Amino acid sequence: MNNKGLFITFEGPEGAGKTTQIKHLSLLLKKYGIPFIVTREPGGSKLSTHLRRWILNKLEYNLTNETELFLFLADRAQHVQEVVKPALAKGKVVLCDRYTDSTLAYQGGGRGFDMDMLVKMNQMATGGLKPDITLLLDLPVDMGLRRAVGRGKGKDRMEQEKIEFHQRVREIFLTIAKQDKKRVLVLDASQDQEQVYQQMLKNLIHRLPPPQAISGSKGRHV
Ligand code: T5A
Repeated sequence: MNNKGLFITFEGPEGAGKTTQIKHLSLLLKKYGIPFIVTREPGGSKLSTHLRRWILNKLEYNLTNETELFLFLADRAQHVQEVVKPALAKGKVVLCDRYTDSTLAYQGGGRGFDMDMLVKMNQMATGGLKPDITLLLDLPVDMGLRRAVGRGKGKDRMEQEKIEFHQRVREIFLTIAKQDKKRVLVLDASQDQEQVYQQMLKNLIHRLPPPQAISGSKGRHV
């Protein structure tokens, strides 16, 4: 466990349903009075609201792959210091939508940057802070892209990449999961929302902190 809190990251290809499952899990934590925050990358700190726009929506900037990589890392460095570490130090559960594995999958698998170099850069950006648990929501990339487009907000820079790019991204996520079975739990995200939620709970419930002393829940585990 990181400090006193619990650091849970959600990873996966586009449209896997991370945001949806984070919302479901938040409701459960709230119900049991477990202190938590929800955050995301890019976009979790004050600075990263701007960074997120530059990285994902400003097509006219013609970002190079190197610039993109450094912006994701800058966002992470700020986010970890400003948001994640303080919450963990207070004993909170941190639910984070994307983190270091996304850099390995997208900038490594997708863009072709050297993996060892990315591992070192992630280490520098995070000061070595690793998730306690990572939930990898895995699904075929065409299904995820259809879901993402189905939200009707148009495609961002990443979603506009070719299908082969997204397939490489998915493969790296699955490779990471195989190499780090203790940390990464793979969920079949092609199922419906309720089924994915049940898979998540089955894997997670025994690792959550006990409920706070609220009426009817004393001494029981969620
Ligand atoms: N990135 C990020 C990098 O390249 N490097 C990095 O280091 C980092 C940190 C972030 C982009 O940045 C890249 C990766 C991404 O391309 P983003 O806008 O934050 O972009 O978006 P994503 O993280 O990709 O998340 P998405 O918004 O695309 O998808 P989610 O959150 O996984 O999916 P969600 O929950 O919004 O669901 C998508 C749609 O599907 C429906 C939902 O209702 C919604 O309409 N849905 C389901 N439908 C059927 N069955 C289910 N089980 C469903 N679950 C959800």
